[in-house]
Amino acid sequence: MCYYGHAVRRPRQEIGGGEGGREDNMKTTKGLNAKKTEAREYQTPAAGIFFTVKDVLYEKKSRFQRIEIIRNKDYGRVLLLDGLVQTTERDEFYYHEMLVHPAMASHVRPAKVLIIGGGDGGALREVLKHPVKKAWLVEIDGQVIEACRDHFPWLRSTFRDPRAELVVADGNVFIDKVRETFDVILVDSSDPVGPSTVLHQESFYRKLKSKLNPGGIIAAQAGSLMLHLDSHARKSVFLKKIFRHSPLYLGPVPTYPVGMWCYNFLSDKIDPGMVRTLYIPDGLKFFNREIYRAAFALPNFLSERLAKGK
Ligand code: AG3
Repeated sequence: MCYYGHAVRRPRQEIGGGEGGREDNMKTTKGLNAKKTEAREYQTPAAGIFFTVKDVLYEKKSRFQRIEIIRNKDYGRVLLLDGLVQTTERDEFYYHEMLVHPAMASHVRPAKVLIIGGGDGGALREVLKHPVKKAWLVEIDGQVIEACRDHFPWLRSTFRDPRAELVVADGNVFIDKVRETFDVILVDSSDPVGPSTVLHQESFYRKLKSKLNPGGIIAAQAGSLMLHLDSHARKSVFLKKIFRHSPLYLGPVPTYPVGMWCYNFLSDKIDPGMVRTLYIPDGLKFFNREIYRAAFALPNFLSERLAKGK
C-alpha cells in the first residue's frame, strides 16, 4: 500500500441520508448502540434501518471516521462508517456491480482504471473481472482498507491482485497530482452530504475529466433516489456543462436509504443509449444486458426534477 498526498480531515456527519443541512443538528444514535446489541442507520430523523448484532468484528475511530464491522444473522458482515451502512455481505453485489459494470462494459478496452474511495474493495473486485492492465484504488482512510482486508476474507485475493495498486490519499488531492490518465474512473464515495461533499462538486468533475483518456467514461455513485433529489438536480446542471453525455441511472440496493440508488454515467464519446456491444464478464449476480438498458429509465418525478434544474 502506498501513502500519497495530504489526507484532509473530514468533518463529522451527525446523521446521514438527508437533503444536506436539514438534519445536521439532530443528535441521535447511529451505528452501534452502547450495549452493542444493535447497529442502526437513521436515514432520516424518523426512519431508518437496523441490524441486530451477532458479533462485533471491528470497532475503531480512525482519523476520519468511526469504522464498525458487525455480523448480522441475515446480512452477514456489515460495514458502517460514521453509522452509515456502506456494504453488507448479503447485498453488496447490487451496488458494486451497478457502479462498475455499466461503464466498464460500455468501453471497448478499459486498460487503466481509477477507483476513488471504495476502500472495502468491492468495486475493485468487480473491475478486476475485466481484462484490465492496471487498477488504482485511492482511499482516504487506510484503516478502512485494513479492516476490510482482515474481516471480509473473500476480498484478500482482490487486494493481492498484481494489477491492483492501493493508494491511501484524499482522492481530491490525488487527482491534482497524478500524471497517469485513465480509461474508466469510478467514484465510490459516501453520501453527497457531509464528508464526501467535495466528491460531488463541479471542480472535482472537471479535474476527473482532465485525467480521462479519449473515449473514457466516469461512473459515480450519486446517492439515494428519494433522499438526495436536490443533489441530483444540482449536479445534473453542472455535469451537463462538462460532459456531452451525463445520464443518471438507477439500481436497487436493499440496505441503502429507500432501497434505490442513483449513479452518474459521464462521457464525451459514449452515449449508453447507442451502445451496441457490451463487454460483460461471466458469473455476475446482478448485471446483464437487459439491466443495462433498463437502468437508464428514470421515474417521472426524477426526470421532472432534473428538467427543472436546481
Ligand atoms: N459507498 C456508498 C455508500 C452510500 C451509502 N449511504 C448510506 N448508507 N446512507 C459505498 C462504499 C462501498 N464500496
